[in-house]
Amino acid sequence: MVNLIIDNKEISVPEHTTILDAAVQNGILIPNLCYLKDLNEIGACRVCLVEVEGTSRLITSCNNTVKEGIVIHTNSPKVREARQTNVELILSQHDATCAVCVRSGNCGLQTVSNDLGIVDVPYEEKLTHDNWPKDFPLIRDEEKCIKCMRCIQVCDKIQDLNVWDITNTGSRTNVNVSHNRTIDQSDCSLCGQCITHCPVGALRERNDVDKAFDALAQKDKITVVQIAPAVRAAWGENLGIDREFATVKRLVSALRQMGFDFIFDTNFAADLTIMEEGSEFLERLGRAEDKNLPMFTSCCPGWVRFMKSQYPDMVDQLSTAKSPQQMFGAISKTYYADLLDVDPSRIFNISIMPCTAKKYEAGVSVLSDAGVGQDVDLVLTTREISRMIRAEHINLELLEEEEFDMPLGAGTGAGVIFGATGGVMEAALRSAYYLVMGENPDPDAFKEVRGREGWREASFDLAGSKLRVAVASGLGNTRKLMESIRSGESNYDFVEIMACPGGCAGGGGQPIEDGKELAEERAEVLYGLDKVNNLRFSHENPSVLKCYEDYLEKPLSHKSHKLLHTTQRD
Ligand code: HC1
Ligand code: SF4
Repeated sequence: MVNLIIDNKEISVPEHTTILDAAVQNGILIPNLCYLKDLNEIGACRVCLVEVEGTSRLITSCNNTVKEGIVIHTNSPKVREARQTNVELILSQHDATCAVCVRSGNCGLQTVSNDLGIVDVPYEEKLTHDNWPKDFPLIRDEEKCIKCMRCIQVCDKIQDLNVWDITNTGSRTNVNVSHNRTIDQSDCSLCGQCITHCPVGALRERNDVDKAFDALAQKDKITVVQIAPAVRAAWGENLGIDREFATVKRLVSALRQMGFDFIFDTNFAADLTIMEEGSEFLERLGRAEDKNLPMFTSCCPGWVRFMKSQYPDMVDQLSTAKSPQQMFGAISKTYYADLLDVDPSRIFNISIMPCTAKKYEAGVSVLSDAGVGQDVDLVLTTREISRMIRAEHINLELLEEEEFDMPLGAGTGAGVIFGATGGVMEAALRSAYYLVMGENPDPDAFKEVRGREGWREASFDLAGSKLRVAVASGLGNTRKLMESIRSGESNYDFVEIMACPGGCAGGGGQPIEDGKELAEERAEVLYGLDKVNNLRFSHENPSVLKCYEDYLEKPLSHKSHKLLHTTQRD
């Protein structure tokens, strides 16, 4: 143990502890901006400066470790002055138009500036400008970048994609797309992890909120909304209501107040996906030759983009099943339009997703098959729906729980766990077992695939044969898994990949709580919902069964192939 004094308090911490951690562990708060534990400990912003008694220099506390006997002051006049100057210099290169910033009220720079009492910036403002494609799903606002390097680190260390890099030097130092490429030339997966790790508003999703309000205002449009599994575990986070109160049924109620005509559940389509993807897997497994295994899940567009850019030779191993979002879009503009007896072109499909890549997926032409433009017209992230709720001034405390509309509002516990890493695999195994054995397994029989470690594997007995499966989330973990498969070191039959660490629960469109990784906490909510659901098997979803009976006939039917599968990946 190392003994030291911080702000007159004698403390004792293990060797190699950083000064910042030592302070925090002892209830002493040191402001910081660029720091992210284990990911970005580079002292770039110089906000976490502290004074070490007896030395003339100030040092950064996030990347300097404790030493026996040192005496530290975290808020001496010298520290305060330097800290303030450093923040003022950052502000001199920052477009501080807080009133029109998506991160206002949830911004590290705003908090630090306010806490330091900065009301004026004495330095000349020097802003840089770029020409970012405004319709791209991921927007980078150079004038707001504070060069903290967090986006570079998360993209390099967690996602292993190296989309961002430092450009220029000295006062012109900036961050931009690496290797002098434009964002659309880069290998960006659109996972949005750089957004959720940005402390300010320099990175965000394309704002589609106005388009949603426009659709609601058009009386001839029938607005149909679907809510993705992982949204229900997070939508209240930035709205000042607690997790227990922020149920999906209260979100349904809020959307109804906003005027959406029909409110449905992506879980319905997740169950449909299991019927199609599970049947496809069993069909491939049963082939005498050309099994094309392992089969990879295809519901995460971040992963599909990664596969296309990094492993193009393996693309045909993706399941042909479209994602639940796209299946929902196709079914609502065909089967459901028939049920309503309306022209499908009147239906305007909005999906609420924890995801930025889903904005891209909705626009991929080969994933729209209903014949009336895009199957999914608009994608809003969880953050965007929170903004719409605020714009509508809905009194959240008064929200009562309300049911989804039917029939596309029915979902099982198997559908809801899609939102956590391993969930698609677990749901598929539950139904594959039933399809092969003719009886249900224990719904928790496959829970070995749960968890957060980067890459997990398991094997299960299915009618006497051994089924080998693997699950990965995060693209850095995915790359390791793919290399292992490619080299022949690993052998699997079925592999689930989600681009975001923890799966959609940790998606790039989810609310941001700076410095916190909330995927695990949200996944617990989803597993809790599965546990209490009366139905825990996709093949028991009554609305899915009725849809097959009245419309699709059976999994992998001609109609299913036309509407729910794709062999093209654009
Ligand atoms: Fe997901 Fe999916 S689980 S991809 O993570 O397969 O976005 O939540 O909606 O489509 O169902 C996201 C979540 C979501 C799809 C489903
Ligand atoms: Fe989107 Fe989910 Fe994939 Fe992340 S893991 S890119 S949130 S679909």
